[in-house]
Amino acid sequence: MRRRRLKQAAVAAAWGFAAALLGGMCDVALHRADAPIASGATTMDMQNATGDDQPPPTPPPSLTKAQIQAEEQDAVNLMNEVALKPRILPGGVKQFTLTGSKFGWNFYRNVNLWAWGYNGQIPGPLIRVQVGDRVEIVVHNDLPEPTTVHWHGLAVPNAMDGVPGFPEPAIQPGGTFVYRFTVTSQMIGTHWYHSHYDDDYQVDAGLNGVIIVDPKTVPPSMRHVRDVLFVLGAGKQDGSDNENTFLINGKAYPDTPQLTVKRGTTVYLRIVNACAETFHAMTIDGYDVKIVAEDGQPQPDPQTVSVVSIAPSETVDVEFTANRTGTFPFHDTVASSLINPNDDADPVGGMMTLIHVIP
Ligand SMILES: [Cu+2]
Repeated sequence: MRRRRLKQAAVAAAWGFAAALLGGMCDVALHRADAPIASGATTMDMQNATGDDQPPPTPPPSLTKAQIQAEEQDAVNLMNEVALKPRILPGGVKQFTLTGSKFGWNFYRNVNLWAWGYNGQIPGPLIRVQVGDRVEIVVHNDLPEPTTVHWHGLAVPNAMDGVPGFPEPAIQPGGTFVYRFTVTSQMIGTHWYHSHYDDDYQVDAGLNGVIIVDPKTVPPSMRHVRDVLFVLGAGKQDGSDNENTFLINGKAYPDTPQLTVKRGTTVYLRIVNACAETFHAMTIDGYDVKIVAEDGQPQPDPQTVSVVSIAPSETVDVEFTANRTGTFPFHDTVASSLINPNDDADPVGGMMTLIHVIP
């Protein structure tokens, strides 16, 4: 462990950052008895650190190449705003189904961890609806714990907003709940959904996703040349109580989905902070961006910035025109989010991807 920390310090120095050490990596107990998001290797470290009274660690999942390729395709599809297809019920209600379950996920390189997510993917699938839609979202709970889904930023009826006990109880393991609401103009914009049961654990285990609400008719100003979605996520490896694994669309750099656009393209980029705990400060090296909307609310006087500060649960829509060719990193400027635990191969990891602007 000491050697690893020295290496991380060297890496941080190489990037010109002061102490970017991750806190709490090896000095806390397992977060849960079944440690759904713990890797095998460092769980062993954990046991050494805390004595022999821990339950035996869950071995890390093994994944096939095809499974990992499918995950990478999910990340690219999410970047391209490919949305979950609803079933249209008689009468026109749009029905979506989300199943929460535990499954293995490849976060980067050879690091496979147990995660909890919707429909076997992290983040959950993109849901996209329009003002006037009547929506039904069927949520099955195949998790070992109760759960709920909260529609963050959407003023849905009180019984549908997924806060356990206020007034609906949580969905028990093996249970199903149907969330029903009609999409109103209050809901327009970029929002997200997430578990509201033991949020700090369940959201970072992977139970989060994005919901985009479009107006009934899309005004010309909102017909963008290239729509892109990056969901900022986090996980807690090695039984850490603090977030120490940082993701874009469910993957850590260098396995994050990369964007390629032709020079001159106007990019409308939606950034969603689906981390339960941490603020991020996102930048595109070499480009300023215009903040068009925050939490789905259009900004009356859009500001141009080089760094987009984004709180947990916040969404920010930005726009920029890719007018110079080259490769430009999109990354968190908080240095502690740019390291992958247990990865000696690459000096940079975590919350970063690349934007390629081609002629
Ligand atoms: Cu929320």
